[in-house]
Amino acid sequence: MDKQILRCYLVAGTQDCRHLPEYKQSPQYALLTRLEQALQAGITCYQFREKGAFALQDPLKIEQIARACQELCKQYQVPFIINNEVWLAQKLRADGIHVGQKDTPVSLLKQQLTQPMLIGLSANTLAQAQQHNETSYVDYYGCGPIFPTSSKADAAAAVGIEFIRNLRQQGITKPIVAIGGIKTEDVKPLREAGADGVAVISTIMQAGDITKTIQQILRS
Ligand code: TZP
Repeated sequence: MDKQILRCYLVAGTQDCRHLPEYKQSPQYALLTRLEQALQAGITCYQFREKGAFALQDPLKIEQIARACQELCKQYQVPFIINNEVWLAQKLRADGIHVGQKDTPVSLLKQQLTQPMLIGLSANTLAQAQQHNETSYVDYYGCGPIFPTSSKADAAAAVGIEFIRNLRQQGITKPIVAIGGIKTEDVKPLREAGADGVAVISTIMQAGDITKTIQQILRS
């Protein structure tokens, strides 16, 4: 895979838009508005993650908003990745799927997929990253949470920037995107530690100046 797509990776669903004025009109409208601003500003990848207590629950509504997000990403030629929902990723022919350690095992996932797709796997320990360093089941690792985060209810304990450095020192060669509580000033040290990019929810979704924030991430 082209690891440049990990440089500025936005993760978001309607649950991450509750603070936006557009949310009053509809959660879907708020997400689409914010996603388009982020695409215009130059995000390099987008993961559709509709999850948690405030997420949409109706599968039809989820499919509709996912399709609309995918259309926007296509216009900007930005890869569209779906979190966890294998059925949705297959149905929409997404560019990729991202799974956690407790989701469908990646070896099974690879067999289930009827079309080629990027596979991202969350890794929170060295052992988890080592497990697929040599296999073709994983295209990139999402490593974290680097810092404490309020965007994920069941987040594991923060691992810190040193975790990324350690993964590289221990021979992990797959592309790595760092995630969890990352602010613009953390991007440079994370890249220096060996991350290919950063994945963020709040720093972009809650940015006062979204264009400036994304440019800062891209320049770091
Ligand atoms: N996985 C690990 S931390 C996290 C996910 C989805 C949430 C990241 O959100 P934020 O707001 O950038 O901390």
